[in-house]
Amino acid sequence: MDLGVMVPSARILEEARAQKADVVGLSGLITPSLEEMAHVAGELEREGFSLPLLIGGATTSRAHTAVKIAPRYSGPVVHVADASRAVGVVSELLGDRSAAYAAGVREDQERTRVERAGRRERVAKVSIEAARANRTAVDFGRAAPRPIFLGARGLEVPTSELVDWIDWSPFFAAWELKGAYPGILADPRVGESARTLLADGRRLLDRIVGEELLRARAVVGFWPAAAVGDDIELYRDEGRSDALAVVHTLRQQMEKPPGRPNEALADFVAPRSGEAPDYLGGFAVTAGIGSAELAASYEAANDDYHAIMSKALADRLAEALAEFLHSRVRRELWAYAPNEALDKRQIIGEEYQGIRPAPGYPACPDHTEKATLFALLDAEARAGISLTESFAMLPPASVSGFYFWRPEAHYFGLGRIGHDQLEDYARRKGWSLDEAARWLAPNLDDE
Ligand code: B12
Repeated sequence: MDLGVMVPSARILEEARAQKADVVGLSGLITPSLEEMAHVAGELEREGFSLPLLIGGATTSRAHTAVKIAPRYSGPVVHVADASRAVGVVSELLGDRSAAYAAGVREDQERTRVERAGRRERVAKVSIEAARANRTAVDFGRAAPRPIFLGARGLEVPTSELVDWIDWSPFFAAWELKGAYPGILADPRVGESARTLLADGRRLLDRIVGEELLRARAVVGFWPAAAVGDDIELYRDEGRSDALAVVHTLRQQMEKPPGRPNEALADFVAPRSGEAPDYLGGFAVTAGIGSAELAASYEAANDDYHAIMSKALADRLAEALAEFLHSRVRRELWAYAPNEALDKRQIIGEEYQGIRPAPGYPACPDHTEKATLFALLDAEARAGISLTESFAMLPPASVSGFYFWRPEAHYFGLGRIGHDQLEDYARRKGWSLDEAARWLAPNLDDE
């Protein structure tokens, strides 16, 4: 059965029963869904199911499935790295040799668990105090340009304006074709499929644009800001005394070679203790309004190819909108780079000044910060984007993040953090230690 994404576990069980399902498959795009999958496995066990559970999606892995999901359920739990392998796996699980196949999977998972338990790999870490003392050096003598407005504003962008901003490479990845656009079109192995896919994609895109089958909406905001330790305080006005919200950032704790800082995003904002006033921006964009209906119309006609294609195009348009909006922010709305003149290749290569890290990306893996961002932006009212309980955005073709303007700002990976930072972060967020450990699980050492 296919229930799509972001379904509460109770519904999954209910549907599995109602449809007399042979197999349940779960797909996880962002890390909070990993926890949800373990929960569903536990629920299947509790309700006495024995059918096989398939696990897939960008953030899942064989190891995570073996260590965190399979132990919760006595039925077979199989990680499938690639949807095209699902048919083979399901035939094995439902065929004559199913018991032997399931036993093989279990043995393999047991081996993985034993290996992982034995390894207890630990990257050398420094204390959070030492990491803070080694923060990124940034020249705060440079005065921050004032955005042309403060607070948040919504805007609707015609999809026709976004077509030229599309980065096509991930479009091919969505179809399991590896290679960057446009080189992929001439690839001896996948070139022909890539050319067909692009032609079909462009044809559907023309319809989407011409008939306005998808709508794109955005909300963007700017606030006076100051770094306070590893947090960023945002203020209602230039008086900077009335705090609106606090954005929490996490700091790298891996041991660094001399001269390399232990970074946190807060390092890229001028500290409150200093002289220079600074700002932080935020955004949420979607190109998915109408996407569910469009995909459903193809599904109703048994045309899965175009159903998937329409979702892949909505994703491309959402990213194009994020790129388009960021460019307007740099040149007009915050105008810290009014004379920027980069071509598309340079923009895709991120040669511009400043960054737009998205909660969930490696520099800021805490998905819950989207709640703060969405409240600041009033993203639901201004752009029609909502957050699920596990902080996924609906419609699915949505992106949100923060804008940092300084030339020193850059992306980095947080890596594993220590228990000292976990405790400190829990305190700053008003969380129990358990809650903190749950939301930051991917950045903690394996227990
Ligand atoms: C394309 C993409 C997007 C698109 C589309 C997302 C979507 N709706 O699918 C857009 C631009 C909208 C997007 C947005 C976001 N993204 Co994104 N995105 C990606 C990217 C680049 C590719 C994912 C993808 O679609 N791959 C192609 C598909 C076909 O592959 P797949 O999902 O892995 O599925 C294959 C297999 O896993 C398997 N499979 C999948 N499911 C199942 C299920 C079963 C049962 C089976 C058998 C098999 C199976 O079959 C598929 C085909 O073989 C990944 C990075 C990456 N390289 O993986 C990041 C990534 C998934 N995104 C990420 C994040 C954080 C986000 C955002 C939260 C960022 C933000 N704050 O805006 C949002 C969340 C969107 C939301 N609605 O909540 C992170 C997640 C990491 C994390 N810590 O959670 C990733 C891993 C990037 C990264 N390195 O940090 N994203």
